Amino acid sequence: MEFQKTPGWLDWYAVPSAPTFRVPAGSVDAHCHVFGPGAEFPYAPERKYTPCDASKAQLFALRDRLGFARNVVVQATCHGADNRAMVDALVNSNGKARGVATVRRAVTDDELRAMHAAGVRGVRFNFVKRLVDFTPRDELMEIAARIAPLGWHVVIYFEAVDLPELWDFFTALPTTIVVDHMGRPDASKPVDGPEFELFVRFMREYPNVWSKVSCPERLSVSGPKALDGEPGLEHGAYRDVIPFARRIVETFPDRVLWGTDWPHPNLKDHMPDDGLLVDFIPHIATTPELQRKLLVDNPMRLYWPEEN
Ligand code: 0GY
Repeated sequence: MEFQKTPGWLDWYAVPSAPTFRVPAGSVDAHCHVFGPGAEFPYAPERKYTPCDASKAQLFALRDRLGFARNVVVQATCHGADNRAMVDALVNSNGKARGVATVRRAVTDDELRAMHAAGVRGVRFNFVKRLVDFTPRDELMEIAARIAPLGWHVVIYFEAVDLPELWDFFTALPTTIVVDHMGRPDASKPVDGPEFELFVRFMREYPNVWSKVSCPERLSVSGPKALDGEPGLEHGAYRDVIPFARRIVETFPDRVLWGTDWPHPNLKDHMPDDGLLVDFIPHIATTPELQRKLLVDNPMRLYWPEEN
């Protein structure tokens, strides 16, 4: 089946720059996706976008180029609740990938057990309105109750302005919770303003809440270029996101994860160089100890606990 990608869709870097920052041995890229290929794993009819294909082999090549050891492959909304592409990546990774699925109420216990055997360790609940249709909260709570006995966690994706309304639902979830991209703060607002304070309070009051400190390219208002117009970290790329991510890393060093977000769906202005994203890490985790926790200890504890 031929799929035409969404008009204006930006392709990922075929050959990202080799990062200058060397990630610690055993590092995990804890947020990335596979897209199709559509001819083999068709995109979901209910999808809100059609991406360019991004295969497991291309993901594993990126992993090796950036110096990572493992991946956590997160089900993307363009595949709906059809987890075959993600599961195929896991079972062909030689144990180097674990996954996060999207399931509906109709999922059977046998299907959940089969996904567990393949390496799935969580489900994702997405509340970003441009990406998904509404799912009733009682269905999500029912799913959370069913995956909890497997030792899985719930990944939540939402916009910062929606946290107050979602608070009661999130704080009633019975599992570990992992927030995508720090709950998408508005980086043009102060890091100690009421909106981000609420997110910090969420993590402080609920020790089962973790956060990915990923996606500066998605959150940044200042963007990949500095005032002098030059791209690159030495010129201050994504500098407005640094205080947000540093605050979370330094306040909750044992509950943070990092991921590339490759192949970077739905970016409109620019496509990040994945090597540059890796070079961003020491700006948000400024010591070797924080870097080891962020990239190795925390993701290993969550996704490969049997190796601890
Ligand atoms: C991300 C972010 C986005 C998309 C998805 O599953 C998805 O389609 O997560 C987005 O558009 O912000 O983490 O990949």
